[in-house]
Amino acid sequence: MSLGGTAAAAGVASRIHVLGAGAVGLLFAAHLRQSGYPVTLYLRSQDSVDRFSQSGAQIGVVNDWIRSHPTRKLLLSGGPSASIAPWTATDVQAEAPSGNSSSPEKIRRLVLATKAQDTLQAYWSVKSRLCSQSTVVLLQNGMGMYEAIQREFYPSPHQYQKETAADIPTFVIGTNSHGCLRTPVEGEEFVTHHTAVGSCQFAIRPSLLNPPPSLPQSALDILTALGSTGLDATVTNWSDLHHRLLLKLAANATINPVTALADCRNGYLAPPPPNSSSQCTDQGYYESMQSYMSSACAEISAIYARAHPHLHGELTAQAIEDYVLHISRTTSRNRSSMLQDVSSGRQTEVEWINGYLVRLGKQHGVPTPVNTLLYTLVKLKEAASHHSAYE
Ligand code: KPL
Repeated sequence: MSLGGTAAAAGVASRIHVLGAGAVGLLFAAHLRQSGYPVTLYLRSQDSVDRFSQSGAQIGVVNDWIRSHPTRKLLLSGGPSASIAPWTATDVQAEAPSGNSSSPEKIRRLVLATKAQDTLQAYWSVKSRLCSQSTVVLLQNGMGMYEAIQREFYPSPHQYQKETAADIPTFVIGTNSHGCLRTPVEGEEFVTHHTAVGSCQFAIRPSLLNPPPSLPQSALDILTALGSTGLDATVTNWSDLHHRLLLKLAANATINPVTALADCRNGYLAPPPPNSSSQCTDQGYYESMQSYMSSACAEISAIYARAHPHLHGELTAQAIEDYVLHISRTTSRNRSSMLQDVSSGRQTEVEWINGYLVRLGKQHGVPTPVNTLLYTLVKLKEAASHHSAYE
């Protein structure tokens, strides 16, 4: 299902909170605002809120994707066009968790776009503002985040029953293949660079409650809002989304650690298309890269075959490899999110990507030498950037 129409056209303007002001959060917040929705950035601290106000209460978007897009000649020959020029989403509000309000206003529509490793903490900061009429969109790389939130905050069926009416929101899970990054340039804290055009898909996560509660209006509102942006968003059913999440996990598990460890852009993982003018003629490099890709994708496919047997026909090693190479090519100029994390000395999402696959493999008796090695090397890289024991 594809949803469209601006907020103004639809005659609704429901406020949307976005938690996570990284590259992805800012991209979604700016596009939602651009579509006419009132947007509030839910920032970490009052200091961030003050900095946001001082920078004009606006989000900047730089359309870097134009540099590698196949239609760049056509777009650029038409002169500067509104769709490719840098733009700003203005009149964006910001707030921070306040410790002193006993019954703060409920948040009905929340996009949670933090990094996977920050999501539980972020959810905790906002949990008291959510209720059964709220909808939370989870937009993380990796897998297992929804389950971790359930385990941490709504741990037992008994508690579900107690909390049902008052507390548990509806969850929408999203997957995003738009490339974006934030640069550490001063004055650009609230600017996101849209480096590769992708798409995003969303589905309502079936409730664990029995009987399932009826969907709140906020679920429809937020899906309509996301569908009205220029981010090529579609709404699908949970089983289709689950399939897409598994493919995206495979792309993140193969591209992200290698680009983070080798400090290279995504395109280096795919051989150049035939007849391309690529400068690199090192056949040995392409052959070993191809062999890495094949073994990594075969391992992921073997894990999926045991963990999700009903999907196995679709998630063959070849289907996974084709998808990963496609993503590597379409985001060829991207520095993957893991490379960005490692370069800035931040913790990475490897625990929710290769770590998740290693745990899933163990659970189903599938050996995972490739994912274990990638996981270990990224963990080593993280540790080495935080400890100076051998300096
Ligand atoms: O999702 C990504 C990421 O960097 O995390 C990919 C698809 C690999 C694009 O860079």
